[in-house]
Amino acid sequence: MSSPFYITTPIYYPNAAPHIGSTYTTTYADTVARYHRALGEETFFLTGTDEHGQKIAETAAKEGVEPKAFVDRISERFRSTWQELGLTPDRFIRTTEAAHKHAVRHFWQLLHDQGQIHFQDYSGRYCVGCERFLTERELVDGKCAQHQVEPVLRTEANYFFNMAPHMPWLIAELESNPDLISPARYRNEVLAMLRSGELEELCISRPRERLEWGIPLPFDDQYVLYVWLDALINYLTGIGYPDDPDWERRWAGVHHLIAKDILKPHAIFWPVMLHAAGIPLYQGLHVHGYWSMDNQKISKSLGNLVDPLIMKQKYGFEAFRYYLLREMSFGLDGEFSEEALVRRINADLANDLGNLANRSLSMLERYFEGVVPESSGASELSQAAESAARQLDQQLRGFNTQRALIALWELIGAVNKYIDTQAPWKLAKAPASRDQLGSVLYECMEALRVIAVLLEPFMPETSARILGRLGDPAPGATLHEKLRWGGLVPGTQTRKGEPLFPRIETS
Ligand code: ME8
Repeated sequence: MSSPFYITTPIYYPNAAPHIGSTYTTTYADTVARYHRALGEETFFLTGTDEHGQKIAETAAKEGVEPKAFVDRISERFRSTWQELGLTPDRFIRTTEAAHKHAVRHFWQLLHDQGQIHFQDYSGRYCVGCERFLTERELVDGKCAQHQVEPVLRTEANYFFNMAPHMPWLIAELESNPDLISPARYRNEVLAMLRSGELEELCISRPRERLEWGIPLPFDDQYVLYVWLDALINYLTGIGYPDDPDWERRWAGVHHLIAKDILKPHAIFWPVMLHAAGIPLYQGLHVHGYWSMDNQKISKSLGNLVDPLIMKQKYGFEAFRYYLLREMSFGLDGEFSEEALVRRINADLANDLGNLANRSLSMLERYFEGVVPESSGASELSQAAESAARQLDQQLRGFNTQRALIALWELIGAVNKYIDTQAPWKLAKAPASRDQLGSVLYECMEALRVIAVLLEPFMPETSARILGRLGDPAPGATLHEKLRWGGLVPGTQTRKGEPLFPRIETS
């Protein structure tokens, strides 16, 4: 039984609307999911909202509404925004769903029955922004490094999950599988945290007298689960755990995509929880950096958010999507600026890609009335196309959208150069060169078709627009079939159409 390719994003806190950060991760997952779908693989893409916990309860209280009414409204904004942007999750999960509560209670009851949970007094420094107790090492000048606030000292009796017995196993997993957490810098960070030996016990509960807004523990209803230990289980609920007999098959192909801010819960708490419950570890944890603006982290608490719907209105989502996937180096932080976005639109989309489509389709119209000519069989560009497809495959399987796009743009550059050196406008002047002109233009059109096919996961609408102008060759075929050189049939009527990406003038 083969397992599907299963990709997840973090489930976002619905305490503010979607912004560049959540849009980036979801678009990135969408791109990888689209690629696996194009390969003809069974694919499942999960995203959603993380709706319990103190932070949500406090934000709802500030707005003077019940937490459920509050999360209903914002969660719907996430769902509809992804829809409006054309993103394609197979399931949008909400942690307030009955199915999720059932899965969470089942999971923790199991660990309790196995004697892995105990009850004791605990004192620690709690950061409401992080929704967890911080260790001394995580403080910078006594403050939470991420939220810039001093955590509050708290003492209370709680339930604990003893992680210590699982740590040697986790260290061995990370040591024996260098690709489990990528890029390597995050794997090294996690190994350093694990070797420091300070992560032994995990507080899993919050007393209800202090926090009502959570899932009650199945073995003590005076307590609710700490939100992270409810949230992580969404990745199981999303595929039908524990009741759907197919969940284990689906689980076997799981990859998580997150940003570096939530590395610890995903790289330590989650593997240990899975191991404790006898569930196999995920296939990969892929960690991207943080977007900042004017050198300040973009975050809900700082209020410097970039609204994806406004970006869509101003530039079109395809262009914004391209910018996000192209601009950020995998694993490193990126600086957002509209000037850089406009530069990318003008250089990569209007000039490189747009010009290629425009001039090759125009020449075909001018010299062959838009009808694809016969090719003499020479395929000078086929090797460049094959190499681009191979590199793109390798990079996307490694979750590196930037390098995948660089490989694709190298092919675009090679075709533009081919046009310049072959100079079809000169060939057109000599009637004796008619066959050669036909072959050169066939090469260009076929390369353009392959480029559009490879572009689909990144810019699905642009890909469809280009393929539409080429008479929609081979709709519904798998990627490998579509990539076979020679797919464009001579005699096909093409359409030049409007420029794909008009230049944006900046004065
Ligand atoms: O942490 N740059 O939710 P969250 C890049 N509910 N990505 C960013 C970003 C930025 N400036 N800001 C946010 C939570 N993100 C938990 C997750 S999962 C079981 C529970 C993205 O709403 C990025 O994916 O704070 C980051 O990991 C996530 O949003 C955090 O979303």
